Amino acid sequence: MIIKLIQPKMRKRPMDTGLKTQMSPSLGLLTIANMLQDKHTIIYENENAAPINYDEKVDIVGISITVDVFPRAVEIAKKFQAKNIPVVAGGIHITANPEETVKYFDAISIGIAETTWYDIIDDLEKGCLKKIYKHNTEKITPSQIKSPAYNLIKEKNYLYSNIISTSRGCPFKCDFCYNSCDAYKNLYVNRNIDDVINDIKLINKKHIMFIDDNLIGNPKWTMEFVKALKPLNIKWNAAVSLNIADMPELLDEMKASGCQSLFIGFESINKGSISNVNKIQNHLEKYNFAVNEIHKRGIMINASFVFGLDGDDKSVFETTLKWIVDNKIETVTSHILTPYPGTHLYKEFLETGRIIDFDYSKYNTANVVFKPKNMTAEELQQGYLKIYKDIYSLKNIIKRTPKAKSQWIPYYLFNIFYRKYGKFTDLVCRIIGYKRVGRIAAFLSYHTK
Ligand code: B12
Ligand code: SF4
Repeated sequence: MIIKLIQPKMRKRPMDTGLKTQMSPSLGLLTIANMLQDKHTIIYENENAAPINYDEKVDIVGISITVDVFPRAVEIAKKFQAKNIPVVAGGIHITANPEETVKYFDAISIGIAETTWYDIIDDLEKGCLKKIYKHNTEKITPSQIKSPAYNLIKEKNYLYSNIISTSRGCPFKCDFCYNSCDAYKNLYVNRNIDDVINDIKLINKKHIMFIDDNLIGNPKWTMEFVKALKPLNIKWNAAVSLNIADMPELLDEMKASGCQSLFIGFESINKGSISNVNKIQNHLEKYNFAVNEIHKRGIMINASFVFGLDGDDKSVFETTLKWIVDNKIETVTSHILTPYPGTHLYKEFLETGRIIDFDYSKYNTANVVFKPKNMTAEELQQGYLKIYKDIYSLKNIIKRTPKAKSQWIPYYLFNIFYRKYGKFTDLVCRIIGYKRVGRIAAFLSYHTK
């Protein structure tokens, strides 16, 4: 069979450039590619990098869908369906919102593909494709989690291809996160450490990005894992939850194994906001302590914030900016609160009539799609845009310079060439290639390729 796997084009936020849309390939699709590439012909197309070819003769199309690309995915599906080619949809948005999405596709896959994809292809071959396939969280074992088909990546299209997922799901279930949806409620699984180490060896780069929701979901596993990383002599970064601050030994081992920076969902420095979203691991009184524990080990922080929570009024932007600058946070990812369909938050907002926009292409955390409680939608939108500019003003970039000199190059490269002057860097990427620019940045930052 010829299987075509498609990643639909994402819509850029005002601050985005091609550096974001062509940052990395879809590990979800590459994972399902690897499950069957020995038996079938796989074509992987990322619409962010090149237009979709609708004319090729294929037997089935698989599309990976996050909420923001759902409308585009439906358009793509229609074109293939018009040629009588069956289209199967999977990914986070399908998993969180199966009831609403099922009607647009020939079949949907709820949850992780490792327990659905073989059946889908089998049934198609037998001519009895079902409408819904669902993972069974009780049956998923670590060794079932597949490596992505790294061999299918066209590296020249991406800034980074050195990405690895070591787990599925997250043990926490914050109200606004897709992990609070029904199908993910009981899902958290770590891969076998040996399998992950094999992926690192296969990728053969000295800098790796672990893109899990939470690398410390099971701290015992993480401790074992980072110890196994040490002999590889790599540099790495990952996302972790804020309770890392209570694990000094793990932090020490993480640093010793090459950890350079950690992405952490601080979400809000506003007590009235953070206490209402089931973010049980975030304690406001521990934020400064956590930052200090991480910084004193020479690890940088990418702090993620969400604006528009119920405790927020328009003063939240100034107070958050001050906290970020005072704490020398190296990078910030900010979001407008977005009720992803299927999450606890979405159900609550729907019941209380607070959703004002159902155009999912706007659900990329850069648009206000709900009625905020303590400010207007316009104040929230403008505050979100302004805080980005303020964080990445030259003055504040200088003020936030890390104490650890070893971090200065990656810090300035990221803040100046990715965040502040991303448009210029994107232009350079278009001329000399994303892969080359990514390599130069890695070399300058970590003296690795
Ligand atoms: C890496 C990443 C990115 C990267 C790369 C994205 C890419 N091209 O894949 C970058 C930085 C570019 C990015 C951008 C954005 N991201 Co992002 N990202 C992630 C992250 C951290 C990992 C994704 C991943 O590779 N996971 C590992 C793979 C193996 O898992 P998976 O994709 O879920 O795939 C499995 C199943 O879903 C299923 N499956 C997936 N596709 C298909 C298809 C078929 C046919 C089948 C059968 C099964 C199947 O099987 C797979 C194997 O188990 C996730 C969080 C997460 N842990 O998933 C957020 C996440 C996907 N991003 C999210 C968001 C909001 C965004 C942005 C809108 C952010 C922004 N404000 O700009 C943009 C745009 C997203 C887009 N349209 O692609 C949300 C999506 C929420 C939602 N409800 O849809 C997530 C879930 C983060 C979160 N917790 O909120 N992102
Ligand atoms: S800790 Fe992060 S990934 Fe885990 S449920 Fe909360 S927001 Fe989602």
